[in-house]
Amino acid sequence: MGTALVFDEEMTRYKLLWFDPACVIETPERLTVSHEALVRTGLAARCVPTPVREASDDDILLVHSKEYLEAVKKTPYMTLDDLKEFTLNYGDVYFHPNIYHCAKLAVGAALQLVDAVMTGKVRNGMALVRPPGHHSMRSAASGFCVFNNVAIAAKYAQQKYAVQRVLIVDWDIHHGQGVQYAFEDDPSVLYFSWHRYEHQEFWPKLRDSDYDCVGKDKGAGFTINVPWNKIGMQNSDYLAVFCHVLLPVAYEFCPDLVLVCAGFDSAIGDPEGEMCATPDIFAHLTHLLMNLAGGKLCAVLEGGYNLTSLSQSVCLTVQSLLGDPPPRPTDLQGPCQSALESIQCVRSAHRKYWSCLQHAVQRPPSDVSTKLEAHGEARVSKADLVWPQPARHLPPALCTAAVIPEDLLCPLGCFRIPREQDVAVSTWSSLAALVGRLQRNEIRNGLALVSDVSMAMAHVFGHTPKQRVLAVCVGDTEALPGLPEDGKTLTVHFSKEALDKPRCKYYIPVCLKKGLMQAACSLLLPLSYQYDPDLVLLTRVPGSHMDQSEWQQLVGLLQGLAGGHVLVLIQEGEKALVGPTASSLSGSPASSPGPLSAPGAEDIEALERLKYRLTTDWKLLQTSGEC
Ligand code: Q9C
Ligand code: ZN
Repeated sequence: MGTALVFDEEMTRYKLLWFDPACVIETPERLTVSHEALVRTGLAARCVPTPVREASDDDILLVHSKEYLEAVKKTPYMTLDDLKEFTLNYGDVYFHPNIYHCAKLAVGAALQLVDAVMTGKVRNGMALVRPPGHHSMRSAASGFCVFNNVAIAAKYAQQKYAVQRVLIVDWDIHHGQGVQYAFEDDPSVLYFSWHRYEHQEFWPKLRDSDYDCVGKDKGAGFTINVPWNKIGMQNSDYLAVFCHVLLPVAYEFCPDLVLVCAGFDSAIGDPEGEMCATPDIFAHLTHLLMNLAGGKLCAVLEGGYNLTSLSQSVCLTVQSLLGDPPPRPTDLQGPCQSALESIQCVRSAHRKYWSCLQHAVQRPPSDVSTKLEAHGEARVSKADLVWPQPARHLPPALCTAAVIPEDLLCPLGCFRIPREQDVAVSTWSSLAALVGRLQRNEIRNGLALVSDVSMAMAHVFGHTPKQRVLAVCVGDTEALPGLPEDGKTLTVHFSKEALDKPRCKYYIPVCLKKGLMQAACSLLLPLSYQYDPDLVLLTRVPGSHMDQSEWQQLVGLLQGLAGGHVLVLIQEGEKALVGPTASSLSGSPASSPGPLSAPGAEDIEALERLKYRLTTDWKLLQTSGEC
């Protein structure tokens, strides 16, 4: 199951023909540098090349009006003066004799991508297109956009493939008002957008972009706007919004398809966004979405105007789509005050629509905190706009190693670490061999079936004295080994029975009956990202309350940490999990837990209390402006 790359040079063949300072940044080079970077890094060659096509009138009419389409159809025959005049009907956009052709190809590229993913030709993919789409409305061009590529793709998927629920994630730094308007009363499409807003001072300066615009009628709750009221937002701010807003809601929504309005003007160096998140973050954002909807993810380029930052961000997105482990996260000090305030406002505006947010700590945003600075604000000086070149990363050639008994078939995509004759020591020596190969980056991840998880954990700790290990334990076991409490190990223990009170900052018991995905997103991920382990040790004992799909999701999410170095230990009674675990470790999409796994009140309250208690030590857990 591969990754499609949809691109055609024809989409570079239009440009601004007159003087307009608002539009100079939207150039053909945006597309050429992005594509060249994919070719140069060898990423393009690993993708399934997928041709574009021209969208038909019927495709375009899924979102746009007949009158608007007919008007745009005339632009190829217009004189320069006619084009200028036509352009004046709209805001921050320009027309060119070839833009109608390119706009049809841009829509067609998005539809080709949907076709490739929905027919199972590929698992996921990216379309590199111009013009972008998310600002264009039913009867209007706007913000460099002519037709709404992603909105049309969502309707097309629903119509042609009977897709029920579509999640649209718009990480471009502008509000995709066109997408919002297309689906504002439609509960089958969940639209999430974060955007530079500055209390309505930033383009397109709409009241409709604020956190309290949540959708209309049946669609109430299915529009999620996260306004950034300061510039200079960083990796922590973006991750915090994913962990505390988007992912919990996305798992509750349970999409059948994920579309990404993949604009990279939200990255550092962009003249429009003026944010400070590094290109690396897009590898993580992509990774975090890749197990929703059975892995069906289509990313379609929107904005991005710093050619360096744009091309790096495109590469990191495609790299994740291809299944490479994301680079180690950098610079995670926790969200800034302004971001926290936005997060709190969004969570409270959506409380009545999503059970994962129902018991969010209720505190109205105080206007004191609106005056607090964004951590990034002071940083947006020219000198700080230099960011490290993304590391040239070489993922290990071998993906998943398994230590399992001979009578168990080696799961597809894994290779077996041979065991020695002496049964008594064989598991331990094989396990030691496995850990060694992980440390030397010869293999990416591993799996072992063991008779005693607790002993095996102690064994692994013994072989990783200098490493930061994140131990995630799932199941009701009392016999965790004496855990090192030196900060070299962070343990998070999921159980349905009440556990010990937290002994120290580095042992975190989580007692929940349901709502495990919510806990994974809003507790485990922030902790793990902030801890930044060298190795993730995930263990499973019998008698757990976590079902197979939740377990697979956990295996998938944790691979975003430690450069993908995850070692899973399964206790013998849970043999049935070996296959599904190996499948997730070797990169297959996890199955979806289904909309029914929404958490209950008791669990969410317990989770909120636990998060609140831990926020002093772990800043990424914060969700309110006043902690
Ligand atoms: N400072 C997209 O990113 N405003 N469109 C430009 C110049 C328009 C952005 C003002 C920005 C449109 C797809
Ligand atoms: Zn944009």
